[in-house]
Amino acid sequence: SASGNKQALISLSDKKDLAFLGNGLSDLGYTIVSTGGTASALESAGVSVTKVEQLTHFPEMLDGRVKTLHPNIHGGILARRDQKHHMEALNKHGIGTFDVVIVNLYPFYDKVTSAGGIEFEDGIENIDIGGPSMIRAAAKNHKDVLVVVDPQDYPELIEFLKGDVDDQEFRRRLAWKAFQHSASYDSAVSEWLWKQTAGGSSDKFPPSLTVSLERKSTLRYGENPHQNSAFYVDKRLAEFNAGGIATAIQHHGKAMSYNNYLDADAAWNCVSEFRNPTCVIVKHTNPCGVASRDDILEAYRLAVKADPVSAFGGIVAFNVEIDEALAKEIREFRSPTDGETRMFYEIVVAPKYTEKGLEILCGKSKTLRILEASKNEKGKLSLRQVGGGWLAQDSDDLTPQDIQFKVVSEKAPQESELHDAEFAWLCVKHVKSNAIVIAKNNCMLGMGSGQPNRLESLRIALKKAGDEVKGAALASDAFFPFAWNDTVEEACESGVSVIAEPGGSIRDGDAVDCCNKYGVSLLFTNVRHFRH
Ligand code: 93A
Repeated sequence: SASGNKQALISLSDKKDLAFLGNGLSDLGYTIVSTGGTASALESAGVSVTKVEQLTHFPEMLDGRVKTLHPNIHGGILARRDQKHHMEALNKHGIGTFDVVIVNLYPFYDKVTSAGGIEFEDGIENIDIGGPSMIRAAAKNHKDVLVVVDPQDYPELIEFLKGDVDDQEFRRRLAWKAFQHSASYDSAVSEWLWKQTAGGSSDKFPPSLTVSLERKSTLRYGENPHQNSAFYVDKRLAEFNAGGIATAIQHHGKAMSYNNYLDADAAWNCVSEFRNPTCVIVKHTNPCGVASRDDILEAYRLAVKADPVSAFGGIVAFNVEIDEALAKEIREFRSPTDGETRMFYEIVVAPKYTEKGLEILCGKSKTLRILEASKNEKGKLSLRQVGGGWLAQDSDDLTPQDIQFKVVSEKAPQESELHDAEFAWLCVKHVKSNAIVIAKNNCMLGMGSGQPNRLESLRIALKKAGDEVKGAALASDAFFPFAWNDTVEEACESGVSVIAEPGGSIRDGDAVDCCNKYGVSLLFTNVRHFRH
């Protein structure tokens, strides 16, 4: 600096750990220069500060829009210490250098996404200009200026300044983080502005999208042990993707793996859609057991029984709190296949746990992952990667309550049969195409998933349902292209009482005739639930 002292520039909206920072720098002999609010906060913490105005000889102007945008500030950040003429210029104008710049930005994202929203003018005022300028300037000149944007880095900064080794690696890492900070800030501003345009208010998909991902964890491996892997959370898209598995709290167990995330996501998405107390068991992203009961213990047992072999090693999800009784049932329940072996699971997911319930589940096994997930919001944006790009779509939010089950057969379903069809329909939505689900009395009896032809999926579902198929409901995620000697006829012959499908095939007439011949009710939903 002009006085030869080391100088730190501090301007913070998030004043977390400010006292620690200010005292740490003071103790090391730094002169601290600060903007209005930050200076007051530092003084309250007993740290002496030089106000920015004392350097700029200007008051903070234009309601704070111009506070730090001045050569006496930016010269001190940007001057190249190894360039004689740079240092001469600073001397000539009486500008001191900054060794450390600590800035975080107006909480724009939090403001514009706050409940109730924000007025347009308010949004505009929350766009930080001076802050990003200082951050970017310091990051550019990181060789000589340490730039800190994250309170988590304060302790490491103080340690670094105490030491006498100049580590360019640390400086570069801080600069990298600083540009991440300003880049994600600017993309949040631009995304918000897009929403304020005519296109943005009618169309959810902006012409360009800057996705800013924050690594939540490094995973042990990807789908297979030879693939490296990490899990990223999209903080800005959290607005669209509120709730869900990315924000779940893990209470116990081994670290989540890549496949765990996929399966837990599928299980949580499925179980969250049911209104009554429900248990869903997922294996390889497909629900293989689903049951709703007022008695959640019974729902759990029925969900396992639907396919005990697949359920073993699966993910169990509930849409109700896990209390002591339920936890004991999960811990003790023996596989219906041999009546001996206790069921083993990778993950349990629920919205809540009682203290006792959690304690008992933790005792089931050291490795069992126990997740507490928050409710999924509707209207999410779904993004999926393909080679070289991303596919974006609205999440599939339709439930049986939103659609009509139109009777197209001579026989109309009884109320209980219609209810079974609706239950099967909600299940089939969560099964990979080609998807067939057979269900009765709020319980999935069999499912066929992911087969490249619908007949195979049907046969798998029928085989799993066994004798219980008689009188059950069958749902198909998409229409049946053929009826006679094909899916519809095989389904009718099996003894189902009602079939729900979208309709829309040129052979719909065959499907109707076939159901009439066998006395089966046929319902067209006019909506399909592909899941590829
Ligand atoms: O309105 S600004 O864009 N103009 C500026 O010149 C400026 N300088 C710092 N905002 C500016 N800041 C921001 O003020 C910082 O990025 C920081 O977030 C905030 C700190 O203000 P205070 O110290 O008054 O609480």
